[in-house]
Amino acid sequence: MLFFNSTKNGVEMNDNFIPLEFTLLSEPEMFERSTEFYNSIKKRRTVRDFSNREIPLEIVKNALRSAGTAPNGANMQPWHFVVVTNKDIKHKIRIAAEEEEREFYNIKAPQEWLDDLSPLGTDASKPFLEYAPVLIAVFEKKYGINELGEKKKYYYTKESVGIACGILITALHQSGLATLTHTPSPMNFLNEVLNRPANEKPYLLLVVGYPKENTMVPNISKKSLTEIADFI
Ligand code: IYR
Repeated sequence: MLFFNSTKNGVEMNDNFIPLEFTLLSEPEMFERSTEFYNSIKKRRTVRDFSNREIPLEIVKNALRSAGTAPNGANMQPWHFVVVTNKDIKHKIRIAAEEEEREFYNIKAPQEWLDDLSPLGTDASKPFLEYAPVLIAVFEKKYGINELGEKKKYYYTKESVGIACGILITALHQSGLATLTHTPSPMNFLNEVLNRPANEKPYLLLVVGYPKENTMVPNISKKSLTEIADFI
């Protein structure tokens, strides 16, 4: 690769590096922001009862822009998001997902798994896949395809897409929307229904909308800081 170097204030510069935009905050402000963020994110709950009320698509677009900033392997950005609002396509997804889920709940799932799920009150019926205003199908690009149609290696794709999904869910929550991380298994039907290529593996189906009024959620709690972290 060719570098065209110049000097700025005696420092060698080239276009491959640009100055970091970093806002240095005072410690009180850092503390205030961290507390404010925690107080907001701890209210995020997985919702399974969605209202059919429309949501502003611009909010979803901004959340996806945020997800697209995720750190990832060699900046290959190995993700693709399909935002589904079309009723017929949502119906197709519901039918295919419920078929997988019936198989899971009635045949495949071991008793221990069913017991672990029982506090959540889930079953094979997934009406929200049809009635929630937006589904975001997240695909993991296992590899890329270059201009010549050849395979391009991608790195840490699962980790990268997982981080992007975390940012996506957080951004939607911060914007005032509820989500459900839904993972019917296997989800291969999503490639067919959404017409995605073979290098993309369905990673997550994120249901997005407003919760139904008076929605109840499982009475479960999160582990404490001492349970999840050590300081050495
Ligand atoms: N995919 C099923 C089962 C399920 C599995 C886990 I692990 C969960 O945390 C929740 C549900 C379903 O969506 O019902």
